[in-house]
Amino acid sequence: MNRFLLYDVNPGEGFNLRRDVYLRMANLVKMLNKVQLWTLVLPAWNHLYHWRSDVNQTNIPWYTFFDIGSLNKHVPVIEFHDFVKVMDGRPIDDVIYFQHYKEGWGGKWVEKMDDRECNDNHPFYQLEDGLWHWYMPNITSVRFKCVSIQAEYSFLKDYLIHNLSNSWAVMFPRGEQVMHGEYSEWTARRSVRFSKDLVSIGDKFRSTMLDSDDFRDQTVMEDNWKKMKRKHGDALGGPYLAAHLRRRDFLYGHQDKLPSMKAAAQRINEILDDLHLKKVFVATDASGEELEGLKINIKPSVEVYRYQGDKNVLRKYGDGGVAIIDQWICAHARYFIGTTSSTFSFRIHEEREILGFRQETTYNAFCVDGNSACEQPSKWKIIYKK
Ligand SMILES: Nc1nc2c(ncn2[C@@H]2O[C@H](COP(=O)(O)OP(=O)(O)O)[C@@H](O)[C@H]2O)c(=O)[nH]1
Ligand SMILES: [Mg+2]
Repeated sequence: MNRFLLYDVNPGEGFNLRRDVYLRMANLVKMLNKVQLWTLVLPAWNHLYHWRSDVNQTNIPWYTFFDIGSLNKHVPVIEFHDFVKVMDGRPIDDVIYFQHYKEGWGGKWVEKMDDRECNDNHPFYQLEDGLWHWYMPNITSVRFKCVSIQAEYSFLKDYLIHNLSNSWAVMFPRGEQVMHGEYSEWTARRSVRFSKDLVSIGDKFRSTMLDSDDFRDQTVMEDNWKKMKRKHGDALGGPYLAAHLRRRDFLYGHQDKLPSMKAAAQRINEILDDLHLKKVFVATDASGEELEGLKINIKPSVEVYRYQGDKNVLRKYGDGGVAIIDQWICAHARYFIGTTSSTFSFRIHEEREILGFRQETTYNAFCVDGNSACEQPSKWKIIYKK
């Protein structure tokens, strides 16, 4: 029997945490597949809080953003709309809605999960047909329950194999509730490659605006990620500095860590001087007006670039596509400086680790005004396992 694991993430979570939850679920499927055949169903992307442009952004398949062939080299995956065809109206067996332990975790970390009453409102409801429904019209389930959990994803392997052995399809709508584990995280991460279309748009911007190409930058990628193994220092990067300046909601949630645009510009000027670079690429969710506040404080001899995508790109790939192109360009810079605590910056760190940049050129973050020695991002060293 081929079984299917469906998952989703709390609707309020952003794109780059979602990418992280994918790694956990993919690795769970990897472990399961040593015992039983499971396929991971990729949850269609629906409108996210940060997607601000007015193009339609619902039910976006993963191939819009990622290279499905590369994902499939790690674990078998299927797009949600293809799974709906496989289902052919048949309900899935179990929806397991993860939640915290209401009483907290008691200070001592033990892995556990228990059936519990549901803590909060959830989007599932039972109709007269006896089935559980939710806002996706083409998914129903025979059973539904809330489960309190504190565990790494690996904990779910035995649960699925022993407790749900008769189920052909199981869904975890709150995948972010399970933690990371050690199991081949980097292997899963390496399998997450951007779609070829987005890569080529990013590459075009690099070559036309930033004098950057893979040959000169020493960032040529193997087609098959499994064959790619780089050492720190193998990559040089294009002749530009890249800065990720996270603004908007971060200005409220993390105001004690974010620089003013003026302080950010001063830091950018310093790095450009140190590295004798003349171009800076800025990835940001700032408004045009805010960005002006940065530009007027950058030395006049420096060229400042931002990528925003034209109408066609937005219509085809949405805000998610533009964000990925930004990340791709940042990943190829000679030097990167990002925003503390931003998962958008973290994903760039990983991309650079895969490409083989020296760590000093990657794990840098802006400091809040008046503190030039703030804590810098922790280094997550790439490990190659079989
Ligand atoms: N294009 C673009 N979008 C950004 C940038 N920074 C933030 N965003 C948008 O804001 C979202 C931030 O949410 P998330 O992915 O959760 O990252 P985090 O909140 O910074 O940890 C991104 O997914 C993008 O949609 C940027 O530099 N460029
Ligand atoms: Mg976020």
